[in-house]
Amino acid sequence: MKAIADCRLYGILDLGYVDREALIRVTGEMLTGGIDIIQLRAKRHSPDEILAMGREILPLTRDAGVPLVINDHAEVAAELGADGVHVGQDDLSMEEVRAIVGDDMMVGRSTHSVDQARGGAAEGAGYLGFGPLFATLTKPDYVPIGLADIAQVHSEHPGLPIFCIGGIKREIVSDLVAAGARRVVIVSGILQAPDIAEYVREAKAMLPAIA
Ligand code: TZP
Ligand code: MG
Repeated sequence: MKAIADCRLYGILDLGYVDREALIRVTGEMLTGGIDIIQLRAKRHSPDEILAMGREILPLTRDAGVPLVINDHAEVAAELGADGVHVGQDDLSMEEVRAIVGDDMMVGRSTHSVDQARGGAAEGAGYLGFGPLFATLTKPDYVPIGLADIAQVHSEHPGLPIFCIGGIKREIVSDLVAAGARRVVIVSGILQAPDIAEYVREAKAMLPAIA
């Protein structure tokens, strides 16, 4: 299984973009392109439905050695035996998550400011999401934070994997790298690409290897 420290390109299977019946195909295409880590995010599905989806795609991600992270639902992540769970600022506390998933599972936290990133680091998150950098329909109710704080969060938490997120498309990955980013999450850019595997391959090629 790929370590989070070695992950550069984070893909999200967002059921707002992927049809339920296309889940396995899209997962396979992302893996073919070389995605490093995948999250299952299904805001309008029940925990049972998310568990069923997770059971369908976990064999594929395991086969590829790619971590599978469940968004929001710690119980689903625990029941599935997922590789990680991802929580937002308004979701469970780290203590609550740990009570459900135990001490070993990776827990990622969404952060929207330098201050929240400090909180994520202090609580022992395994990685951080940092954004949204740009306005995005995938998460419409958030004010974009731009590129200005990317360098600072990275310098404050040198050992913590930080994934920049929000409105990122393949075309601007090099601008983000120039601003200090090392890892990115791309959601709609990947899921709406005519050739998902190729899109993933090209986006990943724009992210320098992690030293
Ligand atoms: N959290 C912050 S922005 C975002 C999430 C889940 C959505 C990013 O999606 P996209 O389509 O890559 O802008
Ligand atoms: Mg959440």
